[in-house]
Amino acid sequence: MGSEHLSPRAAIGLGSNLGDRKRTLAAAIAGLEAFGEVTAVSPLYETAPVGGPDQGPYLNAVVVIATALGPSDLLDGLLDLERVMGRERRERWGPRTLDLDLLLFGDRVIDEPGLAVPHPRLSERRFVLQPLVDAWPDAALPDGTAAADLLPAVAGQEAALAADGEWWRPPDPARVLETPAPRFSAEEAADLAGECFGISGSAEPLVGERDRNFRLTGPDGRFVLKIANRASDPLLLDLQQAGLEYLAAADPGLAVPRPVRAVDDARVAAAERDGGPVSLLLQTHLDGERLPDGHSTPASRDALGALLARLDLALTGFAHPGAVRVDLWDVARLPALRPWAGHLPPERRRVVLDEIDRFEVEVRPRLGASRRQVIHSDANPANLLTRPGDPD
Ligand code: X6L
Ligand code: MG
Ligand code: MG
Repeated sequence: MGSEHLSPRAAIGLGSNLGDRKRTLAAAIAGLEAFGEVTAVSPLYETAPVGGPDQGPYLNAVVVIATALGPSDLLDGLLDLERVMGRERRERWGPRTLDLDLLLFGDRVIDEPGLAVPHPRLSERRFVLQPLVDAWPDAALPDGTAAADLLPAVAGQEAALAADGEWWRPPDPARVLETPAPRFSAEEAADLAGECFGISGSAEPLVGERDRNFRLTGPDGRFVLKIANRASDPLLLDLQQAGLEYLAAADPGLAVPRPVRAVDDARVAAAERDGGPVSLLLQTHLDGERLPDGHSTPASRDALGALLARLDLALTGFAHPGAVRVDLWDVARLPALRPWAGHLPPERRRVVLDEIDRFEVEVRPRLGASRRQVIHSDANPANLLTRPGDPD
């Protein structure tokens, strides 16, 4: 893509002092890719909190992106990303899961309510300046002052290097599909269910794409036990269960699995087998039948549309640090599929690559500033169950 020469560079300050700070920042950078091309990521610094109430230490970093969005659309996108990743605004300068500050936008000076660029406290804080200069050594304020020349004045403030510039690698969503599901027998699965969830019962294997899944049948009913793929992002496992918990509260009548917490109240249970960590999810079993192959009637399409609308409505307001899903199924990441086009016959390859080009020019610039929420977007027949004997 040659657009980086046309698109202004924006520097974004990232901070977190709640939850799994490093994972949150890594997920946030994946989220920033929706707004443009990430051209540099600074090292991570651990820094003492400045201002506000007594609170824990921060991890801070700076990301540089080349963006086709205007500054206020970019800011809207940043605030939205903070929100979907679970930031709750309580008190001024209070602790936060994720803070995204627009530090610089090309050489623009903006002074509007809610949007001040350069960021007003940029020059005073080492937790901003240091990673900014690391990621963008030539960064300059609109008045020409080099950011690097401001560093000596803040050198007395502590900023401990927590991870070098290689801490962030673009996520590889294909990895979890290429890593085989962990091997466990039904007996071992039943044993894990007892240890982690206090549920006794017999286990039978189910099919699964990435995880090792079992149906558990015991005195308390039927459950699905998922032994997670080792390559799974722990944040995404937590997201699945947290989403199901949110649905259970928002729309108790919805026909989706209910998540079950572990004996230690964890959403995702942790065990050890053969000297390695094992992550497990437990959900109630949904009774039903697979959609017959190719079944599609007006009634079934109508029912599916209504179900998805109800599901997505129930997810309104759901926020989670893993909500920016880095997955091959994410349409917002269509350009990441470009390398796979080589597997297509040449005449079909062109159609796909042209469509990805069109997406980058016409769709992606609008996506960043669009409203967003977590939705379910993979209602393919393999993911659906119907009432027994009633495929509609
Ligand atoms: C005088 C008095 C001058 C207070 C400046 C500076 C207040 C920055 C608040 C200030 C003053 C802030 C982070 C943080 C915050 C962060 C670390 C803030 C607002 N965010 N501390 N404190 N990292 N280390 O990202 O930045 S809250
Ligand atoms: Mg800030
Ligand atoms: Mg902020």
